[in-house]
Amino acid sequence: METFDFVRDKLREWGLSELIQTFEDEGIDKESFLSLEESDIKDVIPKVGPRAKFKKRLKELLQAQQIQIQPSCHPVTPHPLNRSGLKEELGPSTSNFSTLPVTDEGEMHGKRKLDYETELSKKKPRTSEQHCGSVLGTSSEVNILANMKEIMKRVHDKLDEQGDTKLNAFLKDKLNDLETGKKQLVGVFGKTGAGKSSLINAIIGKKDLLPSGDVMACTSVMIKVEANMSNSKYMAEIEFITKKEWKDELCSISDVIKENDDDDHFEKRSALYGTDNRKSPEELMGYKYFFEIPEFLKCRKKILTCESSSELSEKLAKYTRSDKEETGRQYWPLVKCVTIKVPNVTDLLEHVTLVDLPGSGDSNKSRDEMWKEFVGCCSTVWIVTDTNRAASEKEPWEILNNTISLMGNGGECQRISFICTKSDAIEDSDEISKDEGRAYILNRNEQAKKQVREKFNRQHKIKKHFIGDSDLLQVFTVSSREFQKEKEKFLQKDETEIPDLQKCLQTLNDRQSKTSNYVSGGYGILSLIQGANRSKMACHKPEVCAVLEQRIKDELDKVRQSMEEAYKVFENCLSEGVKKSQESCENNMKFILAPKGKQDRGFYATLKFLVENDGIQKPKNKKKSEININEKLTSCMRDHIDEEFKKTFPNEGRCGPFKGVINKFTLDTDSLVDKYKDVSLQLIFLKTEEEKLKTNLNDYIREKKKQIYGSLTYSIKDSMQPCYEEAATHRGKDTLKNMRDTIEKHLKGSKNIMFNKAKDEMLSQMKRLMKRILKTLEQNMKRSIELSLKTDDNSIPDVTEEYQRGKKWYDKLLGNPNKETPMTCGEPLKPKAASDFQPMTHAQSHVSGVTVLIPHILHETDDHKPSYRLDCPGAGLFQCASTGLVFEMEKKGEVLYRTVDWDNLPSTLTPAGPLFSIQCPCVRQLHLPHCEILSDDPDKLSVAHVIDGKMEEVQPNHMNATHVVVDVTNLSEYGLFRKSFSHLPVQGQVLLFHQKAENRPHSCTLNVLLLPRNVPICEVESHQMGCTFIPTRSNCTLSPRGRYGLGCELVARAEIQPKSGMFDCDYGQNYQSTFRVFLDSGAETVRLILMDRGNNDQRVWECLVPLAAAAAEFVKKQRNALIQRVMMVLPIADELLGKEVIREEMYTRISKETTNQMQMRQLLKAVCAAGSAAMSEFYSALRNHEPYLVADLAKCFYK
Ligand SMILES: Nc1nc2c(ncn2[C@@H]2O[C@H](COP(=O)(O)OP(=O)(O)OP(=O)(O)O)[C@@H](O)[C@H]2O)c(=O)[nH]1
Ligand SMILES: [Mg+2]
Repeated sequence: METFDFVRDKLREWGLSELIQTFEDEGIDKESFLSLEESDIKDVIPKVGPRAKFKKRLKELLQAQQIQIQPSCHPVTPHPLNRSGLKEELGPSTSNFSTLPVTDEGEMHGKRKLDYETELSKKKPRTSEQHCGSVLGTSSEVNILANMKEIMKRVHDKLDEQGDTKLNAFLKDKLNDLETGKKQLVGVFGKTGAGKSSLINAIIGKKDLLPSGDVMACTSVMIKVEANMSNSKYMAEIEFITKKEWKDELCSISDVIKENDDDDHFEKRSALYGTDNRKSPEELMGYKYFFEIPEFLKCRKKILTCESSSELSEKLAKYTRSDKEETGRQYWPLVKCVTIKVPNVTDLLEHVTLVDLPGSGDSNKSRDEMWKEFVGCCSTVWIVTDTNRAASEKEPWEILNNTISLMGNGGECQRISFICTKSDAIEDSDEISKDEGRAYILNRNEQAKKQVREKFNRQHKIKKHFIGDSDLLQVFTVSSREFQKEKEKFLQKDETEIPDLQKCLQTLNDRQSKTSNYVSGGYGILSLIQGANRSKMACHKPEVCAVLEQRIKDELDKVRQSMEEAYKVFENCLSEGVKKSQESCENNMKFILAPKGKQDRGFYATLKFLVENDGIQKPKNKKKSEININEKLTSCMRDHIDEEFKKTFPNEGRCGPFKGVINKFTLDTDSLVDKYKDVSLQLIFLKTEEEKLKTNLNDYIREKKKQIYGSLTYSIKDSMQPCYEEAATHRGKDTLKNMRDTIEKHLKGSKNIMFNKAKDEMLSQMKRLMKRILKTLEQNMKRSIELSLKTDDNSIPDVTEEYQRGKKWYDKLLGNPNKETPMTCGEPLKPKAASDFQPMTHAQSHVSGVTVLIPHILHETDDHKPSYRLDCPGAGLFQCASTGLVFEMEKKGEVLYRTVDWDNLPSTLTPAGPLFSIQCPCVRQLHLPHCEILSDDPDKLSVAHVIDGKMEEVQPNHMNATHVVVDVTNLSEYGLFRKSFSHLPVQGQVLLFHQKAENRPHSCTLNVLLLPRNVPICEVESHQMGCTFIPTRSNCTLSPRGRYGLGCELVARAEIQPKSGMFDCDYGQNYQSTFRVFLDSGAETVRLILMDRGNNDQRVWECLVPLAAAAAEFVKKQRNALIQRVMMVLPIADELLGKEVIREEMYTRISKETTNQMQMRQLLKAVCAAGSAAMSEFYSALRNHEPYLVADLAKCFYK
């Protein structure tokens, strides 16, 4: 009601009170008010005068709201749920969605935001700085999330008003927990000059952002790059080391410089102090050197905010780069880390952070710790190296081998990419032709890829950390330089492979799963509250609790058993490792204490440094590698456990820790929903809780396993510490010998204890983790059961409105937008014809002032393909609701069109949309729908104009996020094509068609088609004879020629053919099913999941698919026969009463009727009015009580 108040107020305010009644009658609430289309307005306000007045006012209102949503103008107010919610593991970062203004009409905001962005891009010339990444589907996800957040905030506020009961506090906790998940970290490693910074710049489309240089090491500090989610500025947060750390470093630099002239140290000091660099450390800590950076003195971060990337780069130079030949003071030696926030890169970096990691660790302790933390948190590692020497160069392989323990078993790396850079670099390139150059480069790229793969396969040390997934290694050969050139020299944009890397980032960015997690978690909580309010009288609660408690016990037993088995194997490996370490440690130590080829004189300083620094010497010179006595001593034990460790805690996420037993843990609440309808909402909550619990537990285990793995070195270091301290006391003559003796003696005396201690420590940590896992699963599930099924709390607020809105968003994102809420009987679920269904993709949002028209569709053509007729009432822009085509009309006119085969396209060109044959003399401009994700490159697509069988290429006028616009003078056939095949992902759609099985009403087939999003659904429908289109959330991103697999859940048996299918991105006219799902269980709803076979089976789309419609259709069509032939009316009515499908009064009314037929009429009237879910229940009761009748009727029905 509250939302109609808004409408009433507005109409009054605008002097249009006479319209209030009409608006109320038409059910126009706040949300629909703000999204009224031209045609709606015409319907509700037929009179021209008031209509013009209304339109003017509405336009002003919408414009005012657009201004509100400009990110930079909107102050960022932290959402109360975010305070304890989103945990950022790696430094501060803006919560991804918290800055979106959320109002009741959030969806409209998103829509207008896109309009606004399009407007902006129209006004400003596009520069290479812009990275236009708006994806329609994604943007609607952002809106759904924003709406869900707003709903959850309201719920939180309502709970706040209710006082603190146990259930209330529990619910608030759950709300606060909704926003979890950390960013994915991509570590960019490589030797200096390999092209890391240039690569990052190219990928995010900001040419000058990170420093790049020719002569010497250029980037000197760790730089994180992430999306600026709060405004459109370029920002940098500079984090400094502490004053004490700098002073210590100055002292150590003085000592080293005294002993040997170290270039690195000299460079650091002169960067900051210029010619003063020989002063004492105390003098060098004077204020005068730091007055420009008071933040360093106050231990705060320095924040830089700029309008452009080049301005930021310029300001950042003195904090990041060591190659600048400038006279001013340089501060890079003081910097610990820089975080750069870039606007307009949400499609790549909203949930991903790129880290440019120069060198391999750092001599400064705190920088080194941070470096290690970054390495340990990278889920993807990019090793950057020169294409020319990709496999032969030592450094990249050394980096990989030296860091593998940190990123493999000791970290969370799931993917390693070798990125061979500078693929364009050819000697004497000016002397060869473009074609020769291109051929040379492509051939060298192939060779480089092959060699890298072969060499990688020989890296046994690396393989010990990964379970051998074929997707672990990817090799790219890129040219950042050619990608950024206006005009290609040798390579086309796709051949620079930068777009492929962008695609990888987009996949990692995976906004959808973050949104899904939040939305399904939120829906779970809403279900719980709604369920708690509705089912105080539910009689099945104790029974359900008993079933669930037994299931917890059984499931925990499985988890315990599997973990104990893993523990035992592990214990054996460790024992073996201890034995071998004891045998070999003294020998190994000899190599450390007296390395081959080192003179005693030279080694003295090294050993001295080692014993004074806990056995570790970090390289001051980036070219040398670290010496670490503790690591060396641990390595033998590690070698023995690596294989088992990676199997127990695989980084690759497919099966999860402990051989997948935690992922398999389930109370299977789905199986109880049908039987215990009175607590179905609580069961939905428990399911979402279970999912969330497992996700959190897996995150927790991942962190813990890193500690467990690292515990070996810590334990050994601990055992060695006394001897380092003792060795460090030696002075004078024979110091080197005495240091060596001390260490050797200590090792001899303690080796029998030391390695066993390390083993025990590791095992006890593992035991603790196992206990914690069992306790967490048990306690959390029990607590959720107790609070959802055993607690009656009268102070729970009414959230009916929020529940219904939340459910709408949940269904829109993850399920079926038309499915009614359980426990209520809403509108019947009408199986929509495809032609009724408006494709979301080409909604009118991107073209302002467009009127959407429903076409007349004629099917009476020879080839059964539809023809479309649009009656455009005057001049202006008109969009066909079925195909997404937009026509700019010069005057009133009738547009007739249809799709035709792409017969005349040369084989070297690829269609990028259907070919439309159009007749109408009044069309001036045509907007052809495309399915590109990044529409920032107008050269990507070309327009074909076919006249009399001959094709000519027409230059498009412009391209926006949804359409390619072309001026037309002579209408005949128009379509989009591209000049070369592209593997880049496109906006795709997953279309579902339901096909009944012969003679078996409870069996069916789902035809699943993967298509580009600009294929009109009704074109496909005409090829799916005898099938019913199932409207679902169909949008997803698909890669042409990519392989995909389909999964089906929530049903006992489903056969899917084939196991994997290709998305061929075809515009041929026979749209074939990519997959067929055969169902034979009478399931009402199934969940379909589309997985990217080429990317670890990552889920790219999932959806709840309602099948109840089939049963409903049967009931409706067989109504007369049922009235005449059903004998068991009352037993069926009894069952429906028990399931709360019909109420007591209805049951009494039915039973009072005197004949079977009259009873059946009443019963059918009730269930049909209650909607498809009720009809489906009726159908299943009918099957139970009249199986032969159902079989007989089915024969006629499915004939
Ligand atoms: N020909 C060619 N040169 C490139 C390409 N990418 C980078 N370079 C050049 O290689 C040099 C080093 O590039 P950077 O991006 O600074 O390398 P880096 O790995 O960040 O180096 P550090 O910051 O020192 O670690 C620069 O002169 C770049 O212009 C490329 O794709 N093609
Ligand atoms: Mg660099």
